[in-house]
Amino acid sequence: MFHKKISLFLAVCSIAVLSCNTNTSTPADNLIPKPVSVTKGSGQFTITEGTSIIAATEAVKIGEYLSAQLKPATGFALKVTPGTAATKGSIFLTLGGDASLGDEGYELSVTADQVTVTAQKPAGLFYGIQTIKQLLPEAINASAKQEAKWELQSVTIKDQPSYAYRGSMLDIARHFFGVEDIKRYIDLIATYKMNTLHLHLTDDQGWRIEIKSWPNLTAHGGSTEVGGKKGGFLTQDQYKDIVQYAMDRYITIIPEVDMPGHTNAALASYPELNCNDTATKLYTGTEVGFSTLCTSKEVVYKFLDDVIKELAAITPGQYIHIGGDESHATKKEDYIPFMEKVQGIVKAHGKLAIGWDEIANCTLQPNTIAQYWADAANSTEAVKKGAKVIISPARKAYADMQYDSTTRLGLHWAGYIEVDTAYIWDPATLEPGIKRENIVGVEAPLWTETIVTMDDIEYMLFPRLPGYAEIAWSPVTGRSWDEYKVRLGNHGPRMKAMGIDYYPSKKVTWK
Ligand code: IFG
Repeated sequence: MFHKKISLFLAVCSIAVLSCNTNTSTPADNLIPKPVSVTKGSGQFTITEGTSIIAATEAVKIGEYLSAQLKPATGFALKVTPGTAATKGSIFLTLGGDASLGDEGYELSVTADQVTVTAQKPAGLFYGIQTIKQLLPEAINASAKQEAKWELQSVTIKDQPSYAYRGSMLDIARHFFGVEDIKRYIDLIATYKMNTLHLHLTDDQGWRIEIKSWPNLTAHGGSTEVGGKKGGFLTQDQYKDIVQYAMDRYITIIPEVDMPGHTNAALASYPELNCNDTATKLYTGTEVGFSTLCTSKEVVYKFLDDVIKELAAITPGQYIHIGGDESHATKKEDYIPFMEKVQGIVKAHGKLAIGWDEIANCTLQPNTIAQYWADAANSTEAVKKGAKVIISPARKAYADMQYDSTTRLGLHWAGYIEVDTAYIWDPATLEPGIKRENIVGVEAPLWTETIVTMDDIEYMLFPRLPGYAEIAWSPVTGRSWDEYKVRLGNHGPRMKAMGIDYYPSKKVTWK
């Protein structure tokens, strides 16, 4: 009997040990994107309602952003005081430190007495704050007050991005998404230190940005969308509001007006843009490649000059995206001079052009960027012509691709993209003709033929987007799916706390 009791006791102990969460990792082990260096210390800093935020003058706004980020879950309204010296128990945001950190790098020090973020530029402080949030308990992302000890484990982090251009694209032409959804999208990509949002504003199914000199583009061309619902558009004031919201989060908006193809919404709005002077019908399907502006008509270049002038006036960023993809209804001998002329129009309005990789067939303005999406030969040609490249390979980075054949949303013309496929690639070695020095950065586009709601957006973006952000931000040395998938699995509760309805991929063990 005695032996039975002992063996029963031992059995119970072993189950207890096994069942308790063996996940001994702390938030500092699970940061996404992974910082350049993380050195854990002893002790922790606790944020209480008395914690003050002290910020250099140029960083007071960032201090207020931090206070606002912490308030919903903690209930604390942390005071922000301009200052150049830390006090015990404060969170200190200061400019200076190691010049090698560049414009977006930062150093983060957490001790029992103080949290300090040091950066050359305010953007670095902003990214240090994203890391602070991930060092706090997962509940910090909740939108309502939580009972938790708001502790940060002692740590020293030195961090800076690999690529300067770290972005995503949202197509608001196929299905229209308004200001609130776009601001949510900005919040989500800012969490992962992305700094660019490319807005695909026009296509066959809709024109989504007000152009005052051509009002029918939105009145008529913005009146519907894929599936035939009422569509919509951004007024210039709404666009400016989005640009400011993005800028406050160190995100640059890049507007795209696609051309000469993908233009049915404009062709339906103004007969004169068509070679036969007849307006087309509005289109609510999902075919591509059937439309073209009439490249031989002077009025088309007047139209584009007016559009680009108005867009440039409300876009502080240096780039305007002029599309150029899938112009199957435009003869190549017409496409080439057209895209060369339009690059000149962009330049005349003080901006630089980006085009999809087909633009490589043209003479490129010195700073025109080619965006690699499908044709490696085009992108290699662009590199040969001295252009820089944004890497957005459809087979790896198109967030509208289904995860697998059972995914309710999305397409699969470029293949299925499970979470591991989305992560296991290196922009610098993906294509032989595109070297690290030719690449400005990485972008993950989300096309919306099949995407209707913000929930749909989040389901397709997550959990792949944190991986794209890591590919764009973190050092490639030592990168491995087997290591990353553990961090991603532990990141699940943070995405849940952010209200993200993510795809629970079976490739990951979710916490
Ligand atoms: N290709 C088209 C997009 C969109 C996409 C859907 C580019 C550059 C397929 N062009 O990607 O308009 O339809 O996956």
